[in-house]
Amino acid sequence: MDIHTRPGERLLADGSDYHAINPMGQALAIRIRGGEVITENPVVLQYVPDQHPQARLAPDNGMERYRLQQWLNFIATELHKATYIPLLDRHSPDGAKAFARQKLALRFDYLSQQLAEHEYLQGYFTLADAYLITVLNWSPYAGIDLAAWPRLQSWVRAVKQRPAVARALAEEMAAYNAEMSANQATSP
Ligand SMILES: N[C@@H](CCC(=O)N[C@@H](CS)C(=O)NCC(=O)O)C(=O)O
Repeated sequence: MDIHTRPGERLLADGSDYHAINPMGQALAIRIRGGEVITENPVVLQYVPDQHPQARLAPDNGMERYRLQQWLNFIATELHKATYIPLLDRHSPDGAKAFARQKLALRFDYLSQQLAEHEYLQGYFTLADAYLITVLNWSPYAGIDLAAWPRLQSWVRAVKQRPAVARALAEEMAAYNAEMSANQATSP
């Protein structure tokens, strides 16, 4: 599904209508065993490690799980949607970009403080860190210079060296490059 196409016109690679899966037309959505579809990042992201508890990416129910959900929602709403989407979306007007930029410092200062005291958001690597590295990794594409937050810059550098993170980012980049070449080949 290409998010640069218009909502309402989004198709899967096989030409079928993506809205039959997610009526919002947004990424991401997963269909689980039994056929139900789950949407909304903080929920989909928790579903996956709950199927693989041995990976220890999501704490069990209780205070630690609430903290995880607090971070997932912070990343989803304050960073992903309120900050990065207006800066990344080629259709967002200048006013939306300026509004996102104006809000950015408080959010990054808060994150920096949290990570100054801990190696990871909850002390050990969780799903929240996996989501955070994904979003912070968009910074160069969004025109965000993390140099003003040295702790965030060093955190991004260190987390990208974790073998599974490095592998996931390399696979995503290869898929992105393949998509770009395919688009170039088909555009007039
Ligand atoms: N509330 C949704 C938002 C997801 C979202 O914004 N996805 C982006 C891609 S990163 C998208 O599909 N954008 C296209 C659009 O909103 O029409 C969630 O948390 O899953």
